[in-house]
Amino acid sequence: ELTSSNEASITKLKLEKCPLLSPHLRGPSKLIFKSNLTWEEVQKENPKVQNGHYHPEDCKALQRVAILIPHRNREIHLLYLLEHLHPFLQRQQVEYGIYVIHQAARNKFNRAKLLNVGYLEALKEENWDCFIFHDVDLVPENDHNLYMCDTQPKHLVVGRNNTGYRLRYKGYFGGVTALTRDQFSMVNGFSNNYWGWGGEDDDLRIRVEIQGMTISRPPPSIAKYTMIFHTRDKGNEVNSARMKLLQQVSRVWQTDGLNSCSYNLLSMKPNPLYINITVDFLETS
Ligand code: UD2
Ligand code: MN
Repeated sequence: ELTSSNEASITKLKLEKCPLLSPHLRGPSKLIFKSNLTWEEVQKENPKVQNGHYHPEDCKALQRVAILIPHRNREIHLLYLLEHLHPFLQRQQVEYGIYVIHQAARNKFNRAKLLNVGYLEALKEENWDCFIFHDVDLVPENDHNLYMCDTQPKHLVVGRNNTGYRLRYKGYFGGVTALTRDQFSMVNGFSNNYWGWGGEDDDLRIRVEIQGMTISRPPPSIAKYTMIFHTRDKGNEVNSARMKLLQQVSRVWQTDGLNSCSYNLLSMKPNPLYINITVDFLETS
């Protein structure tokens, strides 16, 4: 209908900006992981999420945020994460889309390359301001940990339950990070050359440092996560080349990253609670 849709667009124009601190925040919460949770239940609990997208209705969000989750064979973790993340993000009044980037082939897992693919594909869909690179098994405990970007790249995981909630080492940049579209493009994204476990997060930190940017972190009392228990996955064995790769970042970052990320996009399919990107790539080098 012409009139009602006009009215809707007029109200949208008139919306005021959301406040920096949403009135819906709750602070620390005790996370519960029900063993019999189903996708249908999580869908029912999030009626306002459509195809993994949401925007606040009563104010104009400060940032448009894409959440990118690298994934293979961790469905139960994905279910628990999304169960908590959707209401968490809605309480923060951010406009967001959740993308799950699924590595199809059974070759070595490549977390960093999947995240590059997520960035490139999500930007074809919408003009996102901010990207959150998010492990599938890390659930935020405190909604004051804002899923928005800053003037500097942000590391959102200071501590987690199984490491005594302390920063693992100086310069640690793993788990969950937030970079603006421009910050991520300035560093040419992640390296595509880390096959298997480890190193790709340190590589990104080095790229950030080369650009003269500094890493910001929320206070430890807020930047707390629960990591859902897991063992090392098959196909994600420790990458023994990682130390060597880390020594050449300054030489290769300009030619290894977003601008050299080749892949075969198998499908981009909206699910009720997320957009699923399935991708294939060959292991190289
Ligand atoms: C740490 C980092 C992680 C990454 C990794 C080294 C933290 C909290 N996390 O995670 O960001 O730097 O070390 O590569 O420090 N995944 C799958 N399927 C697989 C394998 C991995 O979905 O078969 C995804 C999933 O999103 C997972 C992530 O990759 O959370 C990292 O893998 P991990 O959880 O096995 O490694 P972890 O916990 O040591
Ligand atoms: Mn993990």
